Amino acid sequence: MANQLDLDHCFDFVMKLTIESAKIIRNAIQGGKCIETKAGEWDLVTQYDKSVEEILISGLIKEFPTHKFIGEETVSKTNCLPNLTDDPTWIIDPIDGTTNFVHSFPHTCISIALAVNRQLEIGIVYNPVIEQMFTARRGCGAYLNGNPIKSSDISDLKQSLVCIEASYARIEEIRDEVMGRIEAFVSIAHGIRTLGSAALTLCYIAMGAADVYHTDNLSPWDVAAGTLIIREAGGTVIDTSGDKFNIMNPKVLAMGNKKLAPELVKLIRSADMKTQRKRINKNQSAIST
Ligand code: 2AM
Ligand code: CA
Ligand code: CA
Ligand code: CA
Repeated sequence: MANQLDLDHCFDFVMKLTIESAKIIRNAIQGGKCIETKAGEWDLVTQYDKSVEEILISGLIKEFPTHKFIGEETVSKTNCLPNLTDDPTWIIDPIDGTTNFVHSFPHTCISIALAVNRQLEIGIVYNPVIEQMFTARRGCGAYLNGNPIKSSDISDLKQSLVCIEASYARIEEIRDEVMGRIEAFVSIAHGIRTLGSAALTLCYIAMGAADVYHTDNLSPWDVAAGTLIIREAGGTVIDTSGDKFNIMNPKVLAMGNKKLAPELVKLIRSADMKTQRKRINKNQSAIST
């Protein structure tokens, strides 16, 4: 299928469509927004998330009527995540970093990937507020505003800058694990950052501005484009368990240099074990009092 598909045309077309659609984000970021919640009070959506997705999908359908789509707001509406098939499939996050967008924090983007035969072929992440356009084509490298980017070669966690989505500690069921992992990174790395856009954070790993990104509980549209961009920049994305990464059930451990992988997997495993031990001790002392 990839051979018959004109990927050059797909890339040029989606770039233009992304730049055009992103004007909505740039024009709206400073103003008032109509805000609704989805899974919880922290899970925000605005009219702009919906309208940007509609514009992107309708533009792509017109040009590529046989292609499939997996878009965050469409999936939220139908409550049904489609399977990824061999068909050309556009994986779309119309606004990644909605909370940043709501607060006019200029770290927000459109993220679009094209998968063909379940393989990522195109990745585009565009922050229109500060005009950062990250792009990748499989086998052709990764670029920021047309200039090649390369991930960091740091192979020692002690010298690394680590990004992690701390906001997930809001979810009670996973709070202890998230806090335990943050504590583990804080005590080793040079520093911790929590940026609020998975797609852009993956791109920051790709450009060598940070060394590690870790977050479970993400969705395909958060990570599809950024994953290709990191790989094309020389970095690695694996599952948090150390297994092969699954784009449809992403538990993200991304790094600029794959030499970091064993140490990262071990660190997360031992942080989780510590959290479990604390939980068992707490339960036992609750029973005995
Ligand atoms: P979003 O802005 O498109 O929702 C930090 O919040 C990162 O986690 C963002 O990339 C955000 O994507 C993603 N994320 C995924 N699921 C989320 C949720 N339920 N609530 C908030 N952020 C979520
Ligand atoms: Ca969202
Ligand atoms: Ca997202
Ligand atoms: Ca989104």
